Formats: sequence, C-alpha cells, structure tokens
Amino acid sequence: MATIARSLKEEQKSGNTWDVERIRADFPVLHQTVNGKPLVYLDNGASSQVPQIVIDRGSAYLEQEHSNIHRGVHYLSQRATTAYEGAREKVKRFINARDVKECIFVRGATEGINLVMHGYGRKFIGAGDEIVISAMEHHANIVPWQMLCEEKGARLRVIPMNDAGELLLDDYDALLNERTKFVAVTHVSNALGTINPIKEITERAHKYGVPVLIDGAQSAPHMPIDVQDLDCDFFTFSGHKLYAPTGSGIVYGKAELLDRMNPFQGGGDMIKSVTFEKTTYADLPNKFEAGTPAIASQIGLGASIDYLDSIGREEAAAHEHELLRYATEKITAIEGVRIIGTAREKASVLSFVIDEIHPHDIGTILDQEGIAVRAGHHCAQPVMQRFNIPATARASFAFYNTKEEVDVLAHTIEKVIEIFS
Ligand code: 7TS
Repeated sequence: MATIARSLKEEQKSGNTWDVERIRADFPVLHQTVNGKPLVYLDNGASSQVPQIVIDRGSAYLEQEHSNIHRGVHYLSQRATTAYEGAREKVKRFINARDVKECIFVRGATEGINLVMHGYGRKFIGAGDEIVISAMEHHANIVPWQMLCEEKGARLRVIPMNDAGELLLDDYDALLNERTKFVAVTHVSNALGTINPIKEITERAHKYGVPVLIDGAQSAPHMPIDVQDLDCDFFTFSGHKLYAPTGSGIVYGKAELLDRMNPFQGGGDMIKSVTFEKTTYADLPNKFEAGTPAIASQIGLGASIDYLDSIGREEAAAHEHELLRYATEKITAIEGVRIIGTAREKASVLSFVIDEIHPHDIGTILDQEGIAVRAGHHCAQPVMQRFNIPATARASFAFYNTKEEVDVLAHTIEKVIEIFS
C-alpha cells in the first residue's frame, strides 16, 4: 500500500490531480453503508479515520512485539522500545522539532495542555499574574487555565473576535503587559475553522518574554507544522484526529522550558533514583512520561505520519482546501442556511445553522441518510455564546472526502429544510 501511495505522490508531482478514489481505498471504514446509504464521513474534526497501513502496524506490534518498553533486556522489549522511540523520531520530523527529547508522548491535546498547565503553570504562575487565551478556544484550552487561575489567584484574559470569527489583534496587544505570564491559543478553531496568525501571536508575546502554547489539535492534521519557524514554546495535537488510534498524541516543548518544569505525573520510568527521602527525575523526554504509555497507539501515530508523508501533506491540504471552498459555495447558496465562521483564512471546518431547525435535528436527519456530522457546541460553549446560538451542525473534511459527498450533504440539507417547512 505504501508503494501505491508513493507512486501516487510521484504522479501528483508530475501534474496529475488528487486521485481521491485511490486514497479512499486505503481506509476500510469508509466502505460501508449506514441506514442503507453509503457512509459520508464528515466528522473528521472529532476523529479522523485510520488507513489500513496504520491498522496493520498496530496489529503487527500486538502480534509480534507486544511487551513493555525501556525496561527489559529481552528481545521483545527491545523491539517494542525501538518501535516506540522510532515513532518519536517521526513526530520530531513531522513538526520539525530540534530534538526528539522535546517531543513528549501524551494521550492527546487535552493531556498535552494539562501537562503544561501543571508542569509550567503551577510552578511559574502566581497571584496577580495573567494568562491570555482566545475567544475561540476548545474547553481543553480554557478549563485547565481557569483551574490554575482559581488555585493561584491569577487572572484569565480573553482575546475577542469579530463577527467573521477572526481574532482582534489590536485587542490582543492591549491585553499584553508585564503581568502577562502565559499565552495559550488554538491554531485552528474546531467550531469555526478559523486559522489564527499564530506566528504573529507568538512574536508579540515574546516581546514581553511570555511563553506561548499552540493548540494544534485541528491544524496538525491539515497543514505542515514547523515549530522552529513558528518559534512557539509548546505545541500539542491528538493522534486520533491525525489518522492514528485514540490514546496517541504529542506535546512539544522547547527543551530549556521542559527542563525547568515540574513533572506532570509521578511514577515508574520518569525517575533517575528513588529513596524514601528524595527522588531525582529522569532526563527528557522520560521525565514527563510516567508509567506504561499507550505503546501500540503511539507506534500507530508514527505509521500515520509515514502514511501522510507518502501521500503528500501539501497535496492533501490542497484537496481539503478545494473541498472547503466548494462546500462553502454550495451551502451558502441554500436559502435559510447561515454559515458560522466566515474568516478569510479557514481550514476543513464548515459550521452552519438553519433558521428554526435545531442542529441536533439536522444531525439526526443527516445520519438517517448516512452522513456523519457533529451537532452541538463542539466543546466551545463561549463560541456559541459569542454568536448567540445554542449549537451548530458541523461538517469537517479530510483529504479522503469527495465533491460528490459535498453534493450529497447539500442535497440532504435541502431535504431537511423541506421536512421542516
Ligand atoms: N483542542 C481543539 C482545538 C480540539 O478541536 C479538540 C478536540 C481538543 C483540543 C481536545 O482534543 P482531545 O483529543 O484531547 O479530546 N475537538 C473535538 C471536536 O471538535 N469534536 O470532538 C472533539
């Protein structure tokens, strides 16, 4: 399969267009019917699907290599360790980190943010300090900072956004001051699709010497990431949105910051030595990886990165961009439908509401037609409050989606409107 994908990349380089049917053949789950209709999977923002080559890598580990890492001198443990550390090497390349020790395996973006909150925030943020987040954060990048503020007597400040769902950078500038101790902003909004200017956001925070965490849960699957170019201090994403199994993910941190931070959890594998009087901690990255990790899942993440490289990340992103453009045009044209999130720079997410019809009803009727979308507040309740709506229906695209699927979506939305009229 990798050979097919590789030759596909070569073909594309020679000028041929994205062969979506050949890509779809790599994803077994897509080839099924739901409620008697072909599955149209448009909930990639929640979890994306897993290609056969990643499933095979996970199975191979379980069939032939399953054992604990970093512990045994025996053959299987060494093989498992090599595969696990090999996946870390792939992650390092994927985000262009300077060193593998800057890539900490976590269960996903939520755990990544919590690790930074506990390790950095609890050590370096105190009473009267300020933490800046944005108005379009997922709850995972709100609640941990709120918990920290409550514990320390610090204050949460929020960068507002305009009606299109774009952050107001002048207001951001006005929030930054000598009390600011941390900035945490999403790269791409899961509810609106906005791509935020995170390089600029980071630059402005650095003028005050403030470290920046980028929540890359919705960006890493859809665009090239270069943490050195961004110069962000922390970056996190979840494997299950990146064509890998649940339980995999990464938090990147600059080594000099990770070195100064407290560990997140205590336990096995994160220590140098333990006595009842004192424990000393392991070097990076082990200091942040207490206990037995999700070995099979992280090896799967390594395989998904290989897969993305083989099909061409930029070509995949270009196809998704064209899908979003096409879907926006089609859905905007339907009378009674309002798109929530109309930023100039958007990625892969199309949120919408229909007058007088609750998004849950839209989601239920779409499901009857085999279409999977997410309906709700998308764990971004402040975004819903900002737009004065209870919820949206959200189609989120991956490189294996097709224009025909967008046509089915648009046609079914028209049917929903007919049913309720
Ligand atoms: N940050 C963003 C921007 C997200 O979109 C999500 C998950 C998370 C953090 C948390 O990721 P987790 O893997 O740790 O749960 N977003 C969504 C979504 O939009 N629909 O389901 C989960």
